[in-house]
Amino acid sequence: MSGTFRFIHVADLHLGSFLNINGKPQEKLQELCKGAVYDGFERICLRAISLKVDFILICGDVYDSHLRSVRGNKIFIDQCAHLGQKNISVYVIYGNHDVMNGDEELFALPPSLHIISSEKTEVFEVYKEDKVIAKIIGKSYKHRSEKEKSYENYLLDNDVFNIAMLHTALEGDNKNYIPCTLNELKAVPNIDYWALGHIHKQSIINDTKPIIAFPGIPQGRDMGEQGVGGVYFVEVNKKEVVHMEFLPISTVVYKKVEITIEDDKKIQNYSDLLLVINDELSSLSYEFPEISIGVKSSNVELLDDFRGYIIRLVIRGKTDMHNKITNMTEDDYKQFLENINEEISSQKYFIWVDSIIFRTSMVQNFEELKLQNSIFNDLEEVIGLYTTDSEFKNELVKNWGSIWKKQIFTENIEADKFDFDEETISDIISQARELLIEKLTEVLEIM
Ligand SMILES: [Mn+2]
Repeated sequence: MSGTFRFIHVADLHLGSFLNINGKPQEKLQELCKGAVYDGFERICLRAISLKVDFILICGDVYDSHLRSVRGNKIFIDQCAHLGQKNISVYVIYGNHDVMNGDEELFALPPSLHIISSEKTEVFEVYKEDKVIAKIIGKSYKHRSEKEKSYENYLLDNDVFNIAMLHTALEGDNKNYIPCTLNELKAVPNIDYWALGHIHKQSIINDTKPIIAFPGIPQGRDMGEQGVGGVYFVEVNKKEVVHMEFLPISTVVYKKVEITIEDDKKIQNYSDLLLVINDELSSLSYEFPEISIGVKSSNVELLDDFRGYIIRLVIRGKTDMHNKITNMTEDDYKQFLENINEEISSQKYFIWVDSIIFRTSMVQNFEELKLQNSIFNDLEEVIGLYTTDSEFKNELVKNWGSIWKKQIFTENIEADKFDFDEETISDIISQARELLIEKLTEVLEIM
């Protein structure tokens, strides 16, 4: 169809970084973790070729560090040169991780790779069969922090499909990364597609003109980047997006798995617990994320490349094992993790349990405890207050001190603070509750 073209929207490759994995996985798995971020980019390029796209957009943080890794820089440039031979050009803005403030490139760039300036807003015209089909406008980061509302100068005529590239935290709590609101972006005239980067989680923020979307990080690198990462494949006819689809890219997926020990399951020792865990994990299947706008196409191959899960286990429920679990030493814990990883029967792909969080409780009938001693009624009331009343909750969190900080973005994590969210708060409260019940029954000699 005349006037039709395709592109892939990518962000946050973070070449030069590797996947975090705890314990002592086999060498093969360690190698996979070291190479997964690069493999992800190579797979994006393979998809671009098989889907015959016209160009690729990369919206910041190509590299994990502005110093560029030699391996990352070489792989990136070689892949772009290969894409160039297939008539696929690549447009890049650099972000806060890979700021452009001089001569950062370690190798010569192929002509099909266009790095957008950090000095001024730049516009590129994309040609297909001697006709301009799209305009791409953007600006790279010059400094690690960019507060100037550069997108206000993203001014284009309304003649072809206009793409604006922006590395932004939107309205996040950190104002160092071109803060802006959705309405401010929408107010920029004549933009058809906002190709955003910076937030490592995929989301389509506006699904009608102008489309505004974050593809997220294609390959997550720790538990903070859970789920299947990928890129957007977009098809345009003249000025309209006719199809947009999320293509999964990650081969290794971080995932939290919660196991609740049911009342009817008698867990009396570690062997029983191992069986339950193994059962649950061996039934894990690969979940293909389906996100699309317009007609769903079938030309995208399903993910044959998926290699496996790195798992954080959360064990909940009432068990007689509770006391043994709470008294586990660091060494016991490591040993138990090793046992799990030895016993998991993975099938087509690997399953690696990276950590376990125990949130078990004692087998005790709380209603009966309340009948035996009214102090448990008081406990229930107090716990209720701190869980439901936001004033009490805020007071409580204030008392915990500034060592805790809600860290929304993976950027600029304050390493000397404990990251926490609503889930952590309720976790701490429920652990305190369990501890109080345990100590009270001990002191009051209730059996
Ligand atoms: Mn990033």
